[in-house]
Amino acid sequence: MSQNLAEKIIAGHLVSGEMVPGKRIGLNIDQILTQDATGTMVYLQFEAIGINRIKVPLMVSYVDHNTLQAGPENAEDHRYLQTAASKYGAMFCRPAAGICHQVQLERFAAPGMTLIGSDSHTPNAGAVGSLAFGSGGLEIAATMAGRPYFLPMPKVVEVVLSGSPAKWICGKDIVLELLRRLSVKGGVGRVFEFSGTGLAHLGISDRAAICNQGVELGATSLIFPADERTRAYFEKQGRAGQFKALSADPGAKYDDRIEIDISSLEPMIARPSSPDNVVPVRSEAGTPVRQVCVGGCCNSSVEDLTIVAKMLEGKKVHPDVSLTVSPGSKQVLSMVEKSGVLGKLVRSGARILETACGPCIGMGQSPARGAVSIRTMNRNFPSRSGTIGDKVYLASPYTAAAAALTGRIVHPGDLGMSQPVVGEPEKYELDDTILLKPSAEGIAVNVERGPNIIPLPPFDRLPDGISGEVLIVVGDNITTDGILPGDAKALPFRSNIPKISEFTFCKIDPTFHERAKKAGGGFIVAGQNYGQGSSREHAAIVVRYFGIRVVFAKSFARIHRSNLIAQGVIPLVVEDEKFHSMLEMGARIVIHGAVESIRNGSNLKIEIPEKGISHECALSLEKDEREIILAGGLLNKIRADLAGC
Ligand code: MIC
Ligand code: SF4
Repeated sequence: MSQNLAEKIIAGHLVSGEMVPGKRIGLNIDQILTQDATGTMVYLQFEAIGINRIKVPLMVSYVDHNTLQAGPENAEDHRYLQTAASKYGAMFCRPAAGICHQVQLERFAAPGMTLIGSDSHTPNAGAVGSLAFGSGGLEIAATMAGRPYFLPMPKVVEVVLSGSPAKWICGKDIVLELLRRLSVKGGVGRVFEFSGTGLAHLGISDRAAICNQGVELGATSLIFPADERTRAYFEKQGRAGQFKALSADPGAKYDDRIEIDISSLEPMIARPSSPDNVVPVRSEAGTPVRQVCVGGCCNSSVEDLTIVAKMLEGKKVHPDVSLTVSPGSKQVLSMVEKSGVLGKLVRSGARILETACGPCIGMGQSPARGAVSIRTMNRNFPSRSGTIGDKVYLASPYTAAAAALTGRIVHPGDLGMSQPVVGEPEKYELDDTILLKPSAEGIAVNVERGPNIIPLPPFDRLPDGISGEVLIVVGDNITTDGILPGDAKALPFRSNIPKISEFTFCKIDPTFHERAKKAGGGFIVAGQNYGQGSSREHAAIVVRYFGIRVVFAKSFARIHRSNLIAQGVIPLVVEDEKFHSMLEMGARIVIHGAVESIRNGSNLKIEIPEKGISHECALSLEKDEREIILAGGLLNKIRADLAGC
């Protein structure tokens, strides 16, 4: 039977379950990546499982988020990660030698591979035909220990790109167009697979931007076939041997189909503060701009930086604008240095930052209050830049450069300059000294643990009776940035749960932390798509740390739902609008017989005694998910399984 590309890769890695959309499947994983902000917890959890060596063929540990080092915490985490990688068998990419997704693409991702990463933008590797998933840290740790990776079998949507890009159009505008059409919920439970005549015009840089930012659709993954453009990329990266042509079978079936004629697109921009708030650049023309940030893991390639440099060449950044450039990797930095692109950027007045996440996650460069910031990055969730009430827009390198020159939002074609012609590099510069191999003698390596590495808090089994007050009620599309910010103040404490828990919901309700701590338990009530965005499992760990065992929502984002389950928290879908509206702030809720209900998969009875209300909610949990919740979390479950009980 003919298969589409995603089905082919899934079928080749399937270890359990049926390939029926929505059914839980278990996959063999070829590659794992972690980054520092989630990675310390992954390794702590791996250590808590108690296995000596990573059981997946390739694992790489990156350090790209916490590179500001405004205190000793980050450097301590880096040492922990380096020594742990060496001991347990992972490659270690030196701090700020590149952003995980860019380096993985350059050096490791390959057609037909499965990849999981403790970062939501891991599907970036779909640009070269890998089927890649962002995941919570504990599920990564479990896979490192030899467990398959579980997820609901996705639907596969064919995205047919036809034509050749219109003037001033690149991959960024294509993914913004998808976000405009489908919204941040439009990709939930779906893999987007690209095809069509337009592919011949899209290099790996454009494909990566699409796969990377396409995650903001809520998508499970995104993937391009491995074609002649991919072959050329592998040859230039000195990895011809790792290339194999891979595409859907003729006549393959899809669950849905979307068509985009890329020759009819115009430059797009996402307005504050959601990546799907997309409009044509022209409709925002004239808006004054104070900051432009190019780079991050999306649109930070040699091509992207060359576009910006060519548009700025011989000119100066507008006096009211601060332009920052964060190259995606040392390979990119080194190549733009050699080609003269870096010099052009420097002479135009750009501020060159590290090859790290930087402004994208509020690690420095927070804009002034009220200032408009245009970024080539992938997310503009509220306050993510580190400035409360920020005004961050997302756009292509062309549009970003145009704003840097003029100090306002402008369609780049309206500047009266000709579009720079930028092709793919003839050859990539290779320097794998940024990658440190693990010790062959893991046993001899001493893992360095600075005082910022706080052991994981132990979590107990699910109690039978759960009661408490509703501690917070939030609306639709709450991001994990909203639950637990990722800025320069909070990020250094990713290895310290008691400390980072103080930041929970701090940008939505600064009183939450004190109230939750005092209550020692309670409930969270949310709307649709709760927990969208990043993969940070800390947004689930802190909830459990406060003793919260149930989160009520109209629907959950995939990764956050899994993270809650992994921490032993019940993600309870409330379908009844009337009952949902009764879950008010401060309402006292009582649940009896939770253990039996979770064990049998029967409805959970929720009571609001003061209102005389009793309501039953169906559990949308698979059997092994219920077992994880009963055990009080995945870590407890794995340990019990290993101990044979
Ligand atoms: C992000 O882009 O939000 C992050 C920071 O990379 C996160 C991971 C994290 O919070 O550490 C992600 O996307 O998963
Ligand atoms: Fe880093 Fe931003 Fe990419 Fe997340 S989205 S990995 S913070 S650059």
